[in-house]
Amino acid sequence: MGVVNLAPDSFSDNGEFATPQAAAAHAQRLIDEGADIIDIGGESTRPGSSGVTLEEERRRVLPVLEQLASGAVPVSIDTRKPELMREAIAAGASMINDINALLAPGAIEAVAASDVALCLMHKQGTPADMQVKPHYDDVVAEVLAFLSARVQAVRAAGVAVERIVVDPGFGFGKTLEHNLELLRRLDRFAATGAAVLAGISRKSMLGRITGREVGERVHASIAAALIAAQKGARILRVHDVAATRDAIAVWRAVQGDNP
Ligand code: HH2
Repeated sequence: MGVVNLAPDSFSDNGEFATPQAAAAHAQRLIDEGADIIDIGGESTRPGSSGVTLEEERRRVLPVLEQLASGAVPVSIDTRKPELMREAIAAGASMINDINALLAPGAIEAVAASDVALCLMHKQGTPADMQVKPHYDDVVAEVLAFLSARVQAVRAAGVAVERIVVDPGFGFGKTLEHNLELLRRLDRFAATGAAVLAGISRKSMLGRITGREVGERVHASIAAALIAAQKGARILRVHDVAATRDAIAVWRAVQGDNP
């Protein structure tokens, strides 16, 4: 999954792709590099961010979605807002990626009757306060219990488990130790019955480990993506598609998979 951030305050792309033309061109580049899904987000959820209005998020996201929706690669929309979920599905989105795990009132109703894929992510707190003092007694057990309950809630609305993806939410209300423990035990999330997505690319946990700034975290991101894949992640949410694909190709070749 290649990431296209449309928010001018995005931590990873710094607003580089904030016009529809630049964003669509960047998405095309990620597709050429081998992305199987493009994830478009119009709201920065970086720690300390304060959100965006529906009107502004819609203005950022829909023009780019409309340009990409007729292409061969499925488009995911990264949003917490039920209204935008409905509009994105009507405009041809194939997936809704919600860092709020469809907890907003009306979110499950907005997506259940469609046939799009749904990513349910765990976070503790809100982007505004989540890194202030994250706390868990047992991070893996608590995140797994939350995601299992969300899968059940979405299934109870008539959604087949094949449409559901779960994500422990690296960096969303987690210390470095919490993130490392989640990565170590990522294989446990298969117990939800859903496919697992991991989004670690360029995140600050990699900066803490390597001492590198966000633009210099490609190599660390590839290492993290490869570990996540080996622990069972079916979808890797990344900024550097070509490099990630190369690393995965080497691993799969060693395993004896066809290239
Ligand atoms: N991370 C970010 C945003 N959306 N969605 C899922 N499912 N999993 C993630 O780990 C995840 C996500 C944050 O990264 P990014 O989009 O690069 O930055 P920003 O929110 O500043 O635009």
